[in-house]
Amino acid sequence: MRILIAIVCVCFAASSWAAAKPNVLFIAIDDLNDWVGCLKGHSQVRTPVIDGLAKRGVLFANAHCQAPICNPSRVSLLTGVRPSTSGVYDLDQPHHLSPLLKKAVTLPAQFKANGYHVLGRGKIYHGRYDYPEDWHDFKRTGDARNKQFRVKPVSSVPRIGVRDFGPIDLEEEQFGDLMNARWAAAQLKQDFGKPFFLAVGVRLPHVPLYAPKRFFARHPETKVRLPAVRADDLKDLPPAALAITRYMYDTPLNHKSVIESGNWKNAVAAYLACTEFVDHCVGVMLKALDESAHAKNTIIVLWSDHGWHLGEKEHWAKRSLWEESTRVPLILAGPGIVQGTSPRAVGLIDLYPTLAELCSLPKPPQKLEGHSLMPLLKNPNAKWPHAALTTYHRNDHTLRTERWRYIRYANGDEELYDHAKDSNEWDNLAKDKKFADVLKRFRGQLPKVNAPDSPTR
Ligand SMILES: [Ca+2]
Ligand SMILES: [Ca+2]
Repeated sequence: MRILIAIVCVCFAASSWAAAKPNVLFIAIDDLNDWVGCLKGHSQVRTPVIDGLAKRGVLFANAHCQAPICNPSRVSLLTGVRPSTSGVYDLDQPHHLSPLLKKAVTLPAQFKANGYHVLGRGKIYHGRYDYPEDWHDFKRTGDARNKQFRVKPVSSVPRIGVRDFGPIDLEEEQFGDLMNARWAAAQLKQDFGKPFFLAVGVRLPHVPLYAPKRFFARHPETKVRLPAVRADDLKDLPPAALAITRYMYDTPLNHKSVIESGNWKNAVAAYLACTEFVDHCVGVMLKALDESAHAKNTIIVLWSDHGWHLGEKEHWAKRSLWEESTRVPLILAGPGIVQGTSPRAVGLIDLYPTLAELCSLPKPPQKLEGHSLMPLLKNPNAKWPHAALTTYHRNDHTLRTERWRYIRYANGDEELYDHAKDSNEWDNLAKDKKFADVLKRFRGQLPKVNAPDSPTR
């Protein structure tokens, strides 16, 4: 009897400790730009679930990735270290090969080492390594791309390959993102006996841009609105910036081939349809959370690893230092977080220190280079002296504040945009003497370290 009482006491103590630590539902979206309702990136997109989540917590309306491409963006978020410090700049540089990240503990591993049940599905890390030691339960299920483009591409863009887009003949239930959302919903019914960190990597709207047909029905080609562009937008770009758009000319999804094959509106429709399907999948998870015993003690984090161009600056996809590539949805909601929209310039790199603070995790061995968002989660308009830094390859950087975007390439080329007047980044002010002081200030804020490239796999 005494033993039984002792066991009951220990269990009670353990569960009350567990109740003190919040769970985390960590939703990572792949290649989603600001085309969600609450960020007003496209007037036709309908994302009621994500918009509803934004109302429940803090919507970061000026949030930016640290690299405009999957792997370095995710490595930076999951280690809390800048690309320019780790040397992880591109797709084929897994973080465990970076000598500068040798001692780093990733975010899931840090939760695992500190009493959390850590589980996930889909794309969290980029690349071929799943890092099973970081998790209690992880599978990349649903990550396999549909291979329709190999059989018969849906779009008529020449040689489109994996960058194909359009509706496909596949049952909705067979889409990996929905399968993973349903898996997560089932996990949320469980009691793990300790707090959990549940990560779900949503694959769309990454290419191929395939979604169930009913999502395309909402966006007939004749009704699609194209993004705002200016015909002479490239005229004021320096050579390094032009090289970025020229790089795209060598890929099948480029401005010329999309326009000449008459597919611009189809591509926009596909991106809208895929994003609305993503919203549907997020809804499956949030509904399950709201109906679960964890509803009141779970922090929800929703983010995307970088943005996407659909013809702005004659550019497609990612890999630029402009707003379309760097701006991402970022929302945090849950216990201890107020409701509001923050205009402050923040980065995905700020998530590691933020979650560490919210969940009382100790400091990891690596120096976290982001800043905890806690002040903004309590007051979205609190003071925030930091700029958001994005890096594309070695020593190509951009800094974003509330008003400005400053870009400096490795060869010294610069761009400056005033978002107070020019949210499309059409007028490059870098050569205008009126802004010499602004340029000088930004130059002093660039990273002092530009680590050499980390080894490739
Ligand atoms: Ca991505
Ligand atoms: Ca321009």
